[in-house]
Amino acid sequence: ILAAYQDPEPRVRQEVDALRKMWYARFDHLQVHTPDPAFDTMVNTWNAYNCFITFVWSRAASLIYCGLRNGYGYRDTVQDIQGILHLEPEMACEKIRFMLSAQVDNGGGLPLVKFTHNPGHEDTPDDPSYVKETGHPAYRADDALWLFPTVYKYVAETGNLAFLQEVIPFANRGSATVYEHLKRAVQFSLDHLGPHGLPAGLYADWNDCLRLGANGESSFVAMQFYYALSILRQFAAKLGRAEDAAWLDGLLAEYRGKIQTLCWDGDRYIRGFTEAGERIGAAADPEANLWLNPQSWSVISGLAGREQAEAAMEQVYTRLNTPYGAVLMDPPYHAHAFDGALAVIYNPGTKENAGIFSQTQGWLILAEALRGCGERAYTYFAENAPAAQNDRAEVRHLEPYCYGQFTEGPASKHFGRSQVHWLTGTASTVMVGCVEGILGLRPDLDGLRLAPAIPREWTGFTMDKDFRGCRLHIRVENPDHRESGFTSLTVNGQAMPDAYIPAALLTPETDICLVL
Ligand code: IFM
Repeated sequence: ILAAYQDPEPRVRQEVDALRKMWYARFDHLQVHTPDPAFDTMVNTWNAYNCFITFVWSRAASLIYCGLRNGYGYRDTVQDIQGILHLEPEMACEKIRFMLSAQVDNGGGLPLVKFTHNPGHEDTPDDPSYVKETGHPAYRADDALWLFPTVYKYVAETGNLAFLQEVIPFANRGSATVYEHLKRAVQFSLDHLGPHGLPAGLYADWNDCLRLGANGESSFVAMQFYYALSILRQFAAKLGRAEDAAWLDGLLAEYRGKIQTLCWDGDRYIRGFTEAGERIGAAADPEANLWLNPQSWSVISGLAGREQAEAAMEQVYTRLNTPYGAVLMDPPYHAHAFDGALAVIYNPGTKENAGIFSQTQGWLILAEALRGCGERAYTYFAENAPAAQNDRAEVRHLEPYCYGQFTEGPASKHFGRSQVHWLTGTASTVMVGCVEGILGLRPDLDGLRLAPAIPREWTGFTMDKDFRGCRLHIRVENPDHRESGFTSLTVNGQAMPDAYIPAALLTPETDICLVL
């Protein structure tokens, strides 16, 4: 190596050029030009770069965040894939295969996928050897459920329905098609229900600090489960699995009813039930009586009705939001934590004890955008975006181009200080919030829906996007200062009845104009 670099010119220059070309080629798959330079620089370059870094390294390489972990966290890695899917779908697909091969044949995900992962031959949380080596004694409730949106986004981005029929090994033994892997993930949740019939919280759900156990239940997982069912239902229809479709319709109706009856508390969704059967996150609780994730996920999962969504998201805005983003819950735990509320070990306002998680902020952006509330979606983006905080760098402390895991909330004396940069779940959820949410690029199995949700002051913006082998040149016009909506859409000059572009109409260079 030393010999090769003995004479830095021209070798070093050539390599820097090649590196630059490689990155710009990746970023070029989506470039947007909006009236906000901070938004553009994040989506076009820095958030994208952050996404690739977390995609490659997960949480494994950081000296700050669990640098000694001996593998990939299941939920984190499956979520990270979503951040690069719109830029490098085939690179994403390789990782999806890998993560499917880390799913146990009972449908659960391995909490930690070892760096030495050997599909078909792995031990599992049921084996003492796995527990000893990884330190993970049990399954988590959410791990395999992250596969649904990730696989869906890949298939929708590429149109590659055949992927669902690809055979992939399980972690411990046997193999099955991708579609069957997903069915097993549904079965895993059905096999781990709590006393009310909602998915049990097990060792953790997304929140590492909520240990709800086999008899406690998580509304967040219940919503993920509901969302998973609706995605599998779409796949079943495409693959002509009539029996599965009927089974899934039944489950969707059953779980919609259960979640609405058990988890809606007048103006918010509760966070779940403890092992003792007490509600978590109900309005009358002295602490942690309002939680962010069940509100945003009630919208993302498609579960909340319009009025419920409005009430729940209004609670988020008035009770949880701050100039630096929305806290995870409020008030923080201090004197009333139940046994599984591990967050109480953190100072109020930090980490899972009412810190502002940038990752959950991404879901908030997406939820508001899905409701067509562009002003709110953009507000949630701006208050947390690194590039929009250069006037408070001395408070934020992190690099101005990279997301942190969390920002300290109002209960902390360091309110506004961000922590744990680079390897966090944030990059991908904010990317999805911006691309699918604010920019409204929403591929589905048959084409692309265009549903931007933007600040009213934007009079328009443009995007160049690669999609299923074609280059889309998209112009969005907003002459009436709306935050979302549809007046007209043309595809290569042809008027469309709504804001939907069927894949069959795409040409190598497709000109699209949407008027809000
Ligand atoms: O979801 C987790 C993640 O897996 C690791 N960091 C913290 C998040 C919230 O607890």
